[in-house]
Amino acid sequence: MATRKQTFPNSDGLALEPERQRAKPPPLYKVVLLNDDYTPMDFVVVVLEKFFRMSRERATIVMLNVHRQGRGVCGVFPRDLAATKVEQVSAFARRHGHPLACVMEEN
Ligand code: TYC
Repeated sequence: MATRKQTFPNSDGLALEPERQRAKPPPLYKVVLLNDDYTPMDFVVVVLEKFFRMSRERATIVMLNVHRQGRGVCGVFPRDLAATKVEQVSAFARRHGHPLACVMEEN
C-alpha cells in the first residue's frame, strides 16, 4: 500500500510538515537549594512547602538532604518557571533576613 507523510496547509496554502517532527523539547533547568550555616531549618521547610508545593514530610526530607549534602534539587522546570522560582525564593529569604541561596542549572 502506498503511504504518504501527513501535511498541514499553511496560511498561504502551501503544505508544511507537522511541527512535532521538527520542534525540540524545551530545555529543562534544575532549581537547586544551597546549604548555609544561618538559615533556620524551619524556614527552609516553609520555602519548600510554599514555592515547590511539597508536603511537610517531603519538605523536611529535602531540607535535611541539603543540610547534610550541601545542596539539593527542589524541582525541574522550563527556563522561565525555574528563573521565577529562583527569584521568588531569593526575594522571600532576603525579606526575612536569611542568606538562603537558590540557583538554577541546565538539566
Ligand atoms: N544548615 C542550616 C542550619 O543548620 C539549615 C539549612 C538547610 C540551611 C538547607 C539552608 O538550604 C538550606 N540551620
